[in-house]
Amino acid sequence: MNKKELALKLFDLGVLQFGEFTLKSGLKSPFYLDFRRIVAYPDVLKNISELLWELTAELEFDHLCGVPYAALSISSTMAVLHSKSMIVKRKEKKRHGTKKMVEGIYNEGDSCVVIDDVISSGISMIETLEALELEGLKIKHVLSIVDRMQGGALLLNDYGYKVHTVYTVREILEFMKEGGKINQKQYTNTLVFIETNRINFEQVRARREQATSYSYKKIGKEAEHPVAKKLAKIVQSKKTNLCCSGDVQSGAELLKLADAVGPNICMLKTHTDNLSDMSPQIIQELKILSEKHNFLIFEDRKFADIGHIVMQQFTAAPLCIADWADAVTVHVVAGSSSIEALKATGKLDSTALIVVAEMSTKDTLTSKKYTLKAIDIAEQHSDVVLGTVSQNYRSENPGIMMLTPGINTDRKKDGMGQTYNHPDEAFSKRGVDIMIVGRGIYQADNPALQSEIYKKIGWESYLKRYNEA
Ligand code: 5BU
Repeated sequence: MNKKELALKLFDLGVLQFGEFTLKSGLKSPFYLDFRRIVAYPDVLKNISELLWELTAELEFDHLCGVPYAALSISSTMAVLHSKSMIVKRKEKKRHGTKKMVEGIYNEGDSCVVIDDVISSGISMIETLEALELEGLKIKHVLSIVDRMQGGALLLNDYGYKVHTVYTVREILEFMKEGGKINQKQYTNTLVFIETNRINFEQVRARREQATSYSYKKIGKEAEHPVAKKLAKIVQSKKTNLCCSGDVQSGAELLKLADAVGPNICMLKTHTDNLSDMSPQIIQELKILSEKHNFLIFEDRKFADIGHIVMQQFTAAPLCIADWADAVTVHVVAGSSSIEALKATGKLDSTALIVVAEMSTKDTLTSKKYTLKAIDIAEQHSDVVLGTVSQNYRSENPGIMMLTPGINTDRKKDGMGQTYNHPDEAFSKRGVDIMIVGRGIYQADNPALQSEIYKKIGWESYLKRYNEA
């Protein structure tokens, strides 16, 4: 079948529908495209797959990737018919087994052509492409059966992707009219709808850029220290900006907590000097758990003394923090000499610093002036600083994250000076990147469940930054 015959057939099979439909966005549309139906019709599936394959004639690439669900059957068909490797990007990440976002066999740097059934606004496609790029795949070309002509193809072009489509919705409309599938009124209504429902892609791009100026992707790109880059990657792949503060009193309690909350956190914060039975064995087991669940270990030691002492505190037994912590906190009340002393130990290749710029207590002495100065110092040492602990202010350098303790969904204070904010306030209003939750999780009846709840609230609150931008 040629393009026109195929379009008419798609109409007969209910893939192309004309009438009145309410889209996910709430928008009323005079047409609807449902390519999930084509799995029932192998001939049509094959025909569409071949038309899409023709679009790749001039392209060189290693893998095909179909966006679930509609394009999965299509990309599989193309892969089988033309002996091409296929990879699959998960819609939701698996909770057990290999924690992969992308299934299949591929290497970093491999090129990939991505296929979706319909390009609408292009925003969900961009998010899919960014997730694939995070895995090291290189994408230049995107295929789709239909361009809804809403501006998505332009947006994708603007982001540097080349879009190839079999049909534009305008073409389909013409075929339907010529083939007598729709009447004059349907034709006119649909045409008017297409022409008046284009997104202003420049506006979308500007909004997205503003909203993503401190996105985890940007943080990962701009951060200088490898631990910071790793953290940004964990946050994105696990979709969690939750750091659990494991302020318990024994090694056994800490390990139990770490195993329970591990799947839901990007970092576990410790105060190992508070563990009654601290030993190298505990650290060894904690390290195993951090690998099992893919989180970083952050020792909240808050170094604050003169350089000479700070160096000893960081490296000396029995804690030997420098040997195992992915990140440690440092005050700059003594000035930048604390950071310089930590650097001088030569141990900051595998441990990043977090500068305490502002505290969460109700009468903290960390005034605005102090906080901004501390952020300044952090910026001057961006090669070793992962972020700042602060409540209201952040570095304008996206490579320096803002980590915020004093987060609780149920309490405003603890009666001992601590003050709390809700995650929503932290992420969507204050621009926080990582929230730190202690008693809100480890004192709960079920810390595993509680950490999952915090994880979800934190992630949704972070996404609000995009939606409300
Ligand atoms: P909470 O149980 O969620 O209140 O625990 C907060 C943790 O964060 C705790 O380990 C503190 O040491 C840490 N913290 C804080 O609460 N406020 C601050 O300003 C700084 C650290 Br810095």
